[in-house]
Amino acid sequence: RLRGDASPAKCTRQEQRWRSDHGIVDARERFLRAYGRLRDDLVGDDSCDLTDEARRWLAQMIDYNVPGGKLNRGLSVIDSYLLLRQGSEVTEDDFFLACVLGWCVEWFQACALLLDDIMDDSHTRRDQICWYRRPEVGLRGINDGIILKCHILIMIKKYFREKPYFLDLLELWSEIALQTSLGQMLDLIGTHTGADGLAKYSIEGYRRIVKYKTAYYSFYLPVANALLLSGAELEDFSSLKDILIEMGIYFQIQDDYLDCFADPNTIGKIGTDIEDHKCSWLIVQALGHADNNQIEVLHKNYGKKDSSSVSEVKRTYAALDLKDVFSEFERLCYNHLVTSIEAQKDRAAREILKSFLKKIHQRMK
Ligand code: DMA
Ligand code: MG
Ligand code: MG
Ligand code: MG
Repeated sequence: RLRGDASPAKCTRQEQRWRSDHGIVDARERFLRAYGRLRDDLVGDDSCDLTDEARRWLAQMIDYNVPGGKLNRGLSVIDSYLLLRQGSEVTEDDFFLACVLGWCVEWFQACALLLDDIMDDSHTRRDQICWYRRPEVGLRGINDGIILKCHILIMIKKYFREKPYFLDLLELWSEIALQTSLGQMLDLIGTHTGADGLAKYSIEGYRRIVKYKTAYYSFYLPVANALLLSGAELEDFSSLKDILIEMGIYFQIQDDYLDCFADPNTIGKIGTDIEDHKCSWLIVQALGHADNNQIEVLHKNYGKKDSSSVSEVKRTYAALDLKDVFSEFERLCYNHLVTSIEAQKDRAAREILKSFLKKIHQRMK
């Protein structure tokens, strides 16, 4: 079931109810409207003398890669900003600026995913063929990823140059961009395929990889943008940051679980972690629970492209009841996060964290 167009996914009924309960019923619509304006500005930018053909490529590339996801990260900038501003009027201009930063996060995500799919040899993403797998794209997609990353700076400069927090924004974005790429590097160079490769996988190593590759940009980045936009100092919110990073690690553990156990039609992508010999949460758990025979089966079959090896690994995961191990992990992790959130002194910080947790707890996609 592949979707041809790039229309953004609708939010679930649960999300809609939550939104209307919180008075942000039209935030999503307003956010989507901002997309067209930002895309048109970037495509029409006349500081470079582009051909019509080039502008068509750019528009198509952006539409294909940027808006088709769940938009959780982008909308989180707006939700967090509204929670931080509670009690004071948010003008049309303020709201638009939150949309710009929200779309910057979505642009960043689009770039990260486009390149990640090349590196992970993936096939589908967001119910479509991966951009680099389109015959007219191929490895030219690498340059498209770099363009998407450059667009972020263009947007930030265009709308925030005069703001007192402009330098903080630039520092934040460059820091997170580096952390994410270092996380991808840890993921890639930590994929040990040799004879005793699996022996190198540990939960500490796993947490390091996913903290950098996923947690910073997916959880801290949206909130940090909202904090700067609302005039706050980032260093005043270090415990909020710690909890967001913890939630980001939980989110990537869910991603690893879904890679193996979810229906590709539900998550919009076909899992590749077993084939890619990834240091996934599941293999780390499997190694921790397996007996010698099962470890031998995993050593023999993990990281092989053929479907019978993949099935052998999945059979071992089933024999080890990894679904139950995951459910128990999820229960404990959720309880721990709730306790940490309740301990937050700042009310807006508590509300922001609760809204994140609600969006991801027991997610199916
Ligand atoms: C995602 O890791 C990390 C980034 C920075 C995109 P992943 O390869 O598990 O993601 P996915 O399952 O979406 O390919
Ligand atoms: Mg991937
Ligand atoms: Mg990856
Ligand atoms: Mg994954």
